Amino acid sequence: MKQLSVALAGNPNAGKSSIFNALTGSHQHVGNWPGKTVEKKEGKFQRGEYEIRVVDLPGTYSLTAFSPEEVIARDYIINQKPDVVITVLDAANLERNLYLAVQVLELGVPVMVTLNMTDIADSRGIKIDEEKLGLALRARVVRTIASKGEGIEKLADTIIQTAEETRA
Ligand SMILES: Nc1nc2c(ncn2[C@@H]2O[C@H](COP(=O)(O)OP(=O)(O)O)[C@@H](O)[C@H]2O)c(=O)[nH]1
Ligand SMILES: [Mg+2]
Repeated sequence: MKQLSVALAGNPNAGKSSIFNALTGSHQHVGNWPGKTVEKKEGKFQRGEYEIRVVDLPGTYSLTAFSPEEVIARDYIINQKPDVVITVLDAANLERNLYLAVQVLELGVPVMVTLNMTDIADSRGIKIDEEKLGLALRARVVRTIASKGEGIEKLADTIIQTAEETRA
């Protein structure tokens, strides 16, 4: 099988772990980041001809490297160079979440965006133009309700599309 590695980045409570669980199911391993007390979750799943390894990065509001969580997330992206970084954004708090999205983009790695918590955004009448968001960030955007498993199949396909178009 072809191998892909992906990392989940996002603010605390944006829904990263829910997405991680929905993607990897029971195929997960929990440990600690080397030399840290911060939990590290890794998992994998198969899709088409790919085996996709997923790392759930610590939740952070930025990557400016002040907290251990920020250092871990930043170093992982820079040093391990995952094939795709999935930036998980809370659609109900988009403005605040975009700060991290821009910092991930600035690292120059292949990025896609998951617009999560879309049920909460909808219930508050918050409308987000995904196409404009995607054009502004130059990234593919997928809507999810991770706690209900909605949008996860599309997310898995979009990981592959993002990786393939980056390699092409
Ligand atoms: N309503 C709603 N709740 C969600 C969604 N995704 C995750 N949650 C809930 O939000 C909380 C935080 O999610 P979690 O995955 O732990 O976020 P993390 O801190 O980014 O890992 C949990 O109670 C989840 O069940 C969603 O799309 N909609
Ligand atoms: Mg989490």
